[in-house]
Amino acid sequence: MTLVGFAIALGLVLFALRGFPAPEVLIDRAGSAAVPREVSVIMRDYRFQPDPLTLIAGERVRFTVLNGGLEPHEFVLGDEGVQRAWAEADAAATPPLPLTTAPPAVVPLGTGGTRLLLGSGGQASVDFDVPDVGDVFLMCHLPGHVEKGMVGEVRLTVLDRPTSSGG
Ligand SMILES: [Cu+2]
Repeated sequence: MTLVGFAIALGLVLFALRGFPAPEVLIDRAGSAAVPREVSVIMRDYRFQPDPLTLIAGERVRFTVLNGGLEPHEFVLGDEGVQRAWAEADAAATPPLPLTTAPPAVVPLGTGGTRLLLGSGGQASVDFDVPDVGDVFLMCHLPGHVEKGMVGEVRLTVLDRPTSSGG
Protein backbone atom coordinates (compact mmCIF):
# COMPACT_ATOMS: atom_id res chain seq x y z
CA MET A 1 0.00 0.00 0.00
CA THR A 2 1.35 3.40 -0.92
CA LEU A 3 1.78 6.14 1.65
CA VAL A 4 -1.11 7.99 0.06
CA GLY A 5 -3.26 4.88 0.21
CA PHE A 6 -2.31 4.46 3.82
CA ALA A 7 -3.27 8.04 4.65
CA ILE A 8 -6.64 7.62 2.94
CA ALA A 9 -7.27 4.34 4.73
CA LEU A 10 -6.28 5.83 8.07
CA GLY A 11 -8.57 8.76 7.47
CA LEU A 12 -11.48 6.47 6.73
CA VAL A 13 -10.75 4.45 9.86
CA LEU A 14 -10.64 7.60 11.98
CA PHE A 15 -13.89 8.59 10.33
CA ALA A 16 -15.48 5.23 11.12
CA LEU A 17 -14.34 5.29 14.75
CA ARG A 18 -16.34 8.41 15.50
CA GLY A 19 -19.49 6.57 16.32
CA PHE A 20 -20.57 8.60 19.32
CA PRO A 21 -23.71 10.70 18.99
CA ALA A 22 -23.22 14.33 18.03
CA PRO A 23 -25.53 17.24 18.83
CA GLU A 24 -28.44 17.53 16.45
CA VAL A 25 -28.00 20.29 13.91
CA LEU A 26 -31.09 22.21 12.90
CA ILE A 27 -31.16 23.57 9.37
CA ASP A 28 -34.32 25.37 8.33
CA ARG A 29 -33.66 25.61 4.62
CA ALA A 30 -31.39 24.16 1.99
CA GLY A 31 -29.07 26.41 0.05
CA SER A 32 -29.88 27.08 -3.59
CA ALA A 33 -27.94 28.41 -6.56
CA ALA A 34 -29.56 31.81 -6.05
CA VAL A 35 -29.17 31.83 -2.28
CA PRO A 36 -26.44 29.49 -1.08
CA ARG A 37 -26.58 28.48 2.56
CA GLU A 38 -23.75 30.16 4.46
CA VAL A 39 -21.61 27.89 6.60
CA SER A 40 -18.48 28.79 8.52
CA VAL A 41 -15.74 26.27 9.16
CA ILE A 42 -12.74 26.84 11.40
CA MET A 43 -9.59 24.80 10.87
CA ARG A 44 -7.50 24.19 13.94
CA ASP A 45 -4.33 22.21 14.69
CA TYR A 46 -5.53 19.46 13.78
CA ARG A 47 -9.28 19.32 13.41
CA PHE A 48 -12.24 20.97 11.77
CA GLN A 49 -15.10 22.80 13.47
CA PRO A 50 -17.97 22.07 13.36
CA ASP A 51 -17.53 18.31 13.53
CA PRO A 52 -19.68 16.74 12.26
CA LEU A 53 -20.41 19.06 9.38
CA THR A 54 -24.02 18.61 8.30
CA LEU A 55 -24.94 19.26 4.65
CA ILE A 56 -28.18 18.81 2.77
CA ALA A 57 -28.08 16.64 -0.33
CA GLY A 58 -28.30 18.72 -3.48
CA GLU A 59 -27.90 22.12 -1.87
CA ARG A 60 -25.37 24.83 -2.64
CA VAL A 61 -23.31 25.96 0.32
CA ARG A 62 -21.13 29.04 0.56
CA PHE A 63 -18.31 28.12 2.90
CA THR A 64 -16.29 30.70 4.73
CA VAL A 65 -13.21 28.90 5.97
CA LEU A 66 -10.87 30.35 8.59
CA ASN A 67 -7.56 28.86 9.61
CA GLY A 68 -7.50 29.41 13.36
CA GLY A 69 -4.45 27.20 13.83
CA LEU A 70 -0.77 27.99 13.92
CA GLU A 71 0.00 25.65 11.02
CA PRO A 72 -1.11 25.91 7.39
CA HIS A 73 -4.13 23.74 6.66
CA GLU A 74 -6.25 22.79 3.71
CA PHE A 75 -9.96 22.29 3.35
CA VAL A 76 -10.55 19.44 0.90
CA LEU A 77 -14.20 18.59 0.46
CA GLY A 78 -15.32 15.87 -1.91
CA ASP A 79 -15.67 12.16 -2.52
CA GLU A 80 -12.97 9.55 -2.09
CA GLY A 81 -11.56 10.27 -5.55
CA VAL A 82 -11.18 13.95 -4.68
CA GLN A 83 -9.44 13.05 -1.42
CA ARG A 84 -7.08 10.67 -3.19
CA ALA A 85 -6.20 13.26 -5.83
CA TRP A 86 -5.30 15.92 -3.27
CA ALA A 87 -3.45 13.43 -1.05
CA GLU A 88 -1.28 12.50 -4.03
CA ALA A 89 -0.85 16.13 -5.11
CA ASP A 90 0.20 17.27 -1.65
CA ALA A 91 2.60 14.35 -1.26
CA ALA A 92 4.17 15.21 -4.63
CA ALA A 93 4.41 18.88 -3.71
CA THR A 94 6.23 18.28 -0.44
CA PRO A 95 9.72 19.75 -0.75
CA PRO A 96 12.41 17.06 -0.92
CA LEU A 97 14.73 19.02 1.38
CA PRO A 98 14.11 21.37 4.29
CA LEU A 99 14.01 25.05 3.33
CA THR A 100 13.44 24.33 -0.34
CA THR A 101 10.36 25.78 -1.99
CA ALA A 102 7.48 23.42 -2.52
CA PRO A 103 5.93 23.35 -5.99
CA PRO A 104 2.21 24.08 -6.00
CA ALA A 105 -0.04 21.07 -5.57
CA VAL A 106 -2.21 20.45 -8.61
CA VAL A 107 -4.83 17.85 -9.47
CA PRO A 108 -6.15 16.83 -12.90
CA LEU A 109 -8.90 18.94 -14.43
CA GLY A 110 -12.29 17.49 -13.68
CA THR A 111 -11.28 16.08 -10.29
CA GLY A 112 -14.23 17.87 -8.72
CA GLY A 113 -14.73 18.72 -5.09
CA THR A 114 -13.19 21.83 -3.67
CA ARG A 115 -9.95 22.74 -1.93
CA LEU A 116 -8.71 25.78 -0.03
CA LEU A 117 -5.14 26.06 1.25
CA LEU A 118 -4.82 28.62 4.03
CA GLY A 119 -1.94 29.82 6.14
CA SER A 120 -2.38 30.58 9.82
CA GLY A 121 -5.04 33.26 10.16
CA GLY A 122 -6.07 33.00 6.52
CA GLN A 123 -9.68 33.12 5.41
CA ALA A 124 -11.42 32.39 2.11
CA SER A 125 -14.85 31.58 0.73
CA VAL A 126 -15.92 28.99 -1.78
CA ASP A 127 -19.23 27.71 -3.12
CA PHE A 128 -19.82 23.96 -3.09
CA ASP A 129 -22.62 21.95 -4.65
CA VAL A 130 -23.44 19.05 -2.36
CA PRO A 131 -24.06 15.89 -4.39
CA ASP A 132 -27.47 14.23 -4.28
CA VAL A 133 -25.99 10.81 -3.62
CA GLY A 134 -22.70 9.37 -2.44
CA ASP A 135 -20.30 10.23 0.33
CA VAL A 136 -18.51 13.49 1.01
CA PHE A 137 -15.36 13.66 3.08
CA LEU A 138 -13.53 16.59 4.66
CA MET A 139 -9.78 16.16 5.11
CA CYS A 140 -6.49 18.05 5.28
CA HIS A 141 -3.80 16.25 3.29
CA LEU A 142 -0.81 18.35 4.26
CA PRO A 143 1.87 15.85 5.30
CA GLY A 144 1.08 14.23 8.63
CA HIS A 145 -2.18 16.05 9.27
CA VAL A 146 -4.53 13.13 8.57
CA GLU A 147 -2.39 11.05 10.91
CA LYS A 148 -2.91 13.73 13.58
CA GLY A 149 -6.65 13.41 13.17
CA MET A 150 -7.46 16.15 10.69
CA VAL A 151 -10.47 14.36 9.26
CA GLY A 152 -13.88 15.95 9.61
CA GLU A 153 -17.07 13.96 9.60
CA VAL A 154 -19.57 15.06 6.96
CA ARG A 155 -23.21 14.11 7.36
CA LEU A 156 -25.44 14.31 4.34
CA THR A 157 -29.06 14.76 5.24
CA VAL A 158 -32.36 15.61 3.59
CA LEU A 159 -34.92 18.08 4.84
CA ASP A 160 -38.23 16.57 5.93
CA ARG A 161 -40.14 19.24 4.09
CA PRO A 162 -38.16 20.49 1.11
CA THR A 163 -38.70 24.15 0.41
CA SER A 164 -40.64 24.93 -2.72
CA SER A 165 -38.77 26.50 -5.59
CA GLY A 166 -41.20 29.41 -5.76
CA GLY A 167 -40.04 32.83 -4.70
CU1 LIG B 1 -3.98 20.49 8.29
